[in-house]
Amino acid sequence: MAKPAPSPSKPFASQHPTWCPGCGDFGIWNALQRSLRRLKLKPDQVTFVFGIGCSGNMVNFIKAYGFHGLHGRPLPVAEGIRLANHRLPVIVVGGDGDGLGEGIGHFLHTARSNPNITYIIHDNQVYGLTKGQHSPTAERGFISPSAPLGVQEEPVNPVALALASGASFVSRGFAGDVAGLEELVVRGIQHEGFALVDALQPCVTYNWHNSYHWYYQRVYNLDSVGHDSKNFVAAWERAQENMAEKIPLGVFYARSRPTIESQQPALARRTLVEQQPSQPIDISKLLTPYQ
Ligand SMILES: Cc1ncc(C[n+]2csc(CCOP(=O)(O)OP(=O)(O)O)c2C)c(N)n1
Ligand code: SF4
Ligand SMILES: [Mg+2]
Repeated sequence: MAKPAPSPSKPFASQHPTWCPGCGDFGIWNALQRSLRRLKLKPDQVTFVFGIGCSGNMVNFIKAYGFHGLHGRPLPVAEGIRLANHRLPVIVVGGDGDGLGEGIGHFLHTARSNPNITYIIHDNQVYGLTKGQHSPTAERGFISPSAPLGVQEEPVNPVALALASGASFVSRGFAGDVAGLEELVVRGIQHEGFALVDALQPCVTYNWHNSYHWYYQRVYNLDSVGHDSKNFVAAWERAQENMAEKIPLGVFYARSRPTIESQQPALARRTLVEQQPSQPIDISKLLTPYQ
């Protein structure tokens, strides 16, 4: 697909996406670019780490620093980037299969260590890129090539999992509400610490159950019911709502707590990249086995 001409009004636009027409990934892509523009960030002032999946293919559709990691592993890469240069905003974009299947261990450990990372999960209940197997967030009974009799397990609830793991900012948006999602991404980037944006994303090709229409019938905004995002118990209760009936969107929980970077004495004055030695350091002694 041809590259669009560079446009000052769309500094992050790159090649036109190859997603299926109507895919919810377009809404997330738009919300993300709008957030970055609103924060007046430039393409060389932000780094993305992508998982593997249709979601991760966004590496080709956003103009900024980008790292396309292994399936399930973008979070440790992102934490490494933050430790190397803790002045650089880092955004992780990955699928629900990536982050809640193979990468679920990284999800909870990153949430508890609290690096300053914004984590956007494209939550479409399927493995889109590999042709529609059910993902860990698929509802019980969801029929897919990997569950011909219907899913028999309980779905993973990313919002509840993040809360239980100590995440300091926990939110849920919807690809069909670009303005609402933009607001959450802005707040996630501004938050000092690990910020989850669980982005509900219709996959129009492999998930005909959780359609735009299905979501529009169920979503409501937490602000409209006076939810207090400082109240953990209230956040937990909202996170337990049965998504087959009502789906709360917005910030469930936000609190301030030290990031992992801020607790490293070696990073107190300068970033690691600013501390490059002028001469190579001999580390052979460190590698010598103890006698
Ligand atoms: C280590 C590893 N395991 C499995 C795969 C195969 N694989 C590629 S994409 C994918 C699923 C992607 O699903 P998801 O993360 O939900 O992203 P989506 O395509 O739905 O956006 C899988 C299993 C892989 N590439 N690498
Ligand atoms: S398969 Fe689904 S998630 Fe992937 S691009 Fe198509 S609609 Fe989007
Ligand atoms: Mg998926």
